[in-house]
Amino acid sequence: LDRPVSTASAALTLRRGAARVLIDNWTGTSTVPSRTLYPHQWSWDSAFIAIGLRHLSARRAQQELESLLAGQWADGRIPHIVFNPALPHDAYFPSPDFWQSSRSGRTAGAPATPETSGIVQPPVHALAAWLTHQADPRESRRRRFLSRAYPRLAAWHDYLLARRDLGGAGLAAVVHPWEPGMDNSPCWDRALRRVQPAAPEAFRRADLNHGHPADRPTDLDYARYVRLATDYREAGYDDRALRHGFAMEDPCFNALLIVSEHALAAMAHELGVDGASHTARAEELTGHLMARLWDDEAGLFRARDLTTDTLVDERSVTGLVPLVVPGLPHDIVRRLQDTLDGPNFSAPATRLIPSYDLTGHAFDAQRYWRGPAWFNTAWLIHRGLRTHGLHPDAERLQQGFLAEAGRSEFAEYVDPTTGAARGARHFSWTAALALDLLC
Ligand code: 9WN
Repeated sequence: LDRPVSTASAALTLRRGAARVLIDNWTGTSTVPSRTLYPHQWSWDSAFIAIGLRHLSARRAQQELESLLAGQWADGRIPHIVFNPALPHDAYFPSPDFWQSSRSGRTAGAPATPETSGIVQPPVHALAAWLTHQADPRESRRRRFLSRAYPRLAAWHDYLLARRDLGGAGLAAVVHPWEPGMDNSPCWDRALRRVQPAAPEAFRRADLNHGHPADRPTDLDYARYVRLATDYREAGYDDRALRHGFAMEDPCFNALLIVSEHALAAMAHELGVDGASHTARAEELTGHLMARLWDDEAGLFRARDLTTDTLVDERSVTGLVPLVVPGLPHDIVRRLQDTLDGPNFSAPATRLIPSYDLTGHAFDAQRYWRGPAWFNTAWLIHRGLRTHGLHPDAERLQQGFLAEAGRSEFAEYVDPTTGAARGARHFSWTAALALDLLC
C-alpha cells in the first residue's frame, strides 16, 4: 500500500483493503468505528460510513442509517452512541449504566430501547442519506428509504435549531466536547477550565485498554467530560432545565447542518414535497455562520464560546470545514484556500490537514484532536474544494488522503508531519471515505 495510488493496481489493493475493513466491522445491522476502541454505533461515524458503504451495498448503507435512527429521541435528537446490548458494560466508557437514557432521558423522549447516550454529534446524516439514495435510487425507492428517513432527519434539524440555539442568534450550540466530535481540541481548553472535574474514583476509563495514553485525552480531560455529562443527565437531558456549563457555536457542526439542510431540500424535491423552507434555512444559517464565526483577520472560522460571548482564540480544522458550504462568498473561499496553503495548516509530508495549527502553542502531533490529521475532515475539505471549483487543490488532497490511508492501514488519525499512524487501525470512516474517493 506504499506505492502511489495513481496506479490502477494500487487503487485496487486499496479498494479491497477498505472493503475488508467495512466488512469486518459490520455487526449485522450497523458498523462499529473500531472493533477494539469503539465497539458500539456512533452517530457521525455512521454517516461517513454510509457514504463509503453505498459503493459496496446501497442497502447496507441504508441499514446503517436506519439503525442509528432507531435510537432517535422523541424530541428529535440523534444520540451520539447507540449501544449494542450484547456487549458487556465495561466494553466502553461511558456505558449505558452511565447515560441511563431509558430512565433519565424519558421526559426528553429517549426510547425504552435501545440504550443510547444523551448528547449528539455533528449533523452530517442528511447529506449521507441523500448520497446513499443517489447511489441506487431504485433500491432506495423500493425500500421507501427517503420517505422513512426524511421526516426523522427534519425533526433532528428542528431539535438543533429549536432547543440548541443557546446563543439566540440562529446557530446550533454544542454542550459537551464530545458533541463537535473533536473531543480534546485546544478550542475547548479555556472553557473547560471553568468546569469542576469529577473525582477520579467516579469513573473508570476503558479507552486505555486499547489506545496509547499519548494518543488519547488526559485523565483530567475525562474528569471534566464526566462532570458535564453527569450534570446533563441529572437535568433529564432537558436543554431548557439546565444552564449548560459548556456551550459553543462550532463552525464544523453548523457547516454540516447547512450542507444537510441543502440535502433535505433535495430529498423533499425527490419526494414531491416543498423543500423551499430547507433552502431558506440553509441560506439563513450561512448568513449567521459568517456573521457570528468568520474571522477575517485570521482567514478562518472560529468557535464562539457562549459563556463569554467571545470567539475562541485558537486555529483549528473546525474553522476550515465550512469550505464545504455551497454559496460561500468568493473572498471567504479564497481566504480559506490561503489558510490551507499557509504555515498553520500546510503539511507537505502528508498533504493532509492537521486538526490544529502546526505553529500553535498547544500543537501535539500525536494527541487526538490537538494536531493529528483526520480523514473525515480531509474528506469534507476535499468536498469543499471541489464544490468551489478548486480542482488541483482537491486532487492534491485526495492523493495525500489515499496514500496515508493505505500506508497507515486505515488509521484513525496520523501525525501530519510524518504520516505515522496513531489511534485505532482499520478504522471504519477512514476506510469508507477512502472507498468513496476511489469510486
Ligand atoms: C467519544 C468514534 C468517536 C468519534 C469522535 C472521536 C472519538 C469518542 C471517544 O471516537 O470520540 O465520542 O471515546 O474518544 O473523537 O469524533 O466519533 O469514532
